[in-house]
Amino acid sequence: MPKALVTGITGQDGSYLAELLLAKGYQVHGMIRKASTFNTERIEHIYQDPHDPAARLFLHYGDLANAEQLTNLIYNVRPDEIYHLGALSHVKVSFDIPEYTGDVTGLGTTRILDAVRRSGVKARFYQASSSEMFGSAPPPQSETTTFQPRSPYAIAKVYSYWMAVNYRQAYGVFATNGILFNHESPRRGETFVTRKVTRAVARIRAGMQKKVFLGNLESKRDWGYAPEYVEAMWSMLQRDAADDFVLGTGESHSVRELVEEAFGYAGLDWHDHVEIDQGYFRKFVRPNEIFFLLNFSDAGQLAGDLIEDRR
Ligand code: NAP
Ligand code: G4F
Repeated sequence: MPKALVTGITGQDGSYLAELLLAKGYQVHGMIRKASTFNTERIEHIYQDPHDPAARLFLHYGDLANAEQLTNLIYNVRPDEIYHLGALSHVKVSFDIPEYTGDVTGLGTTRILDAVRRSGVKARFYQASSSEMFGSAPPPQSETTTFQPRSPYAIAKVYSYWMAVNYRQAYGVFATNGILFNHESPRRGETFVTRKVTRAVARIRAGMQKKVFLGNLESKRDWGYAPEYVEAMWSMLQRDAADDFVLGTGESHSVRELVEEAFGYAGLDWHDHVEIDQGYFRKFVRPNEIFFLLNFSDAGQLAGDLIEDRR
């Protein structure tokens, strides 16, 4: 029976992937964080009592910020495949906690890769890379596009991407990057824009709220369907050799179109319910901003004045 270890099993992708792997006959080991509230809602329906001799899903406490736990887990489970999906995955939040993002979304990957190397476990490794790494590179983006990351999240993912490539080249680890464009589902986290909008539409329709506050309606995303994307993750690890792959739909829509469609579907006019909150815009540090402007002739005058002063 093949064994898989999944980090981020309680997330959107992790839950769909665990379902898929169980259906394929795998023994699945998932790493979960200790939380004071339940964080296993997305995998409750596939939970199995570990005392049951037929159980094939096992959950282990661990944190990507803790190398020892990761090393023990890999050494004890000795998985055939590792799907590394755990991350602080919210782009906007990564601006608020950049150091933590680097630790978990970036260094967390190195901790796993190095545990694989040191343990000698011959596990195939999947790195959840992201189209966010393309950043300001003009669309359409592909495997040959140079990364121009624009957020702490994207920068941490670029670091992880190169770590996976490095462990492949330097140590022969079967490390594959799946560079996935946005993918959504009913299990999408409720602070990402698709669920935020669809949830608000349902609540407004049910009379439970009146407004929803959104950020940039003009940004465009290539949105796919998460259950299909986890099948691609599995396929990437079944290939003869590790490599890097981009996955998207080739179709892009604006947040405004999403809003129009979702409210329209429920027979609502979005203009009555959507308000813009600048707080939800991505606050880049305006990389093209020029902080000091001094007109050339003024500069000449200033220099002259300074020389005059020194005299
Ligand atoms: P998600 O729903 O936000 O799930 C993230 C998972 O990571 C959760 O299980 C979370 O656990 C876990 N996690 C967060 N911090 C952790 C830590 N310090 N230690 C251990 N686990 C931690 O993300 P997703 O949408 O399923 O995405 C899966 C992966 O693909 C992520 O790496 C994401 O960055 C990447 N990705 C996603 C997309 C997309 O459109 N969905 C596109 C490209 C790449 P809790 O449940 O306890 O919070
Ligand atoms: O749903 P989002 O927060 O997803 P984002 O930032 O594209 O990131 C997701 O996809 C990445 C793949 O490219 C993943 F790597 C990452 O982990 C995550 O899963 O925002 C989508 C768009 C953005 O342009 C954002 O500015 O929607 C815009 N938006 C407008 N109003 C909003 C809102 N986003 C959020 N979260 N909340 C708003 O109110």
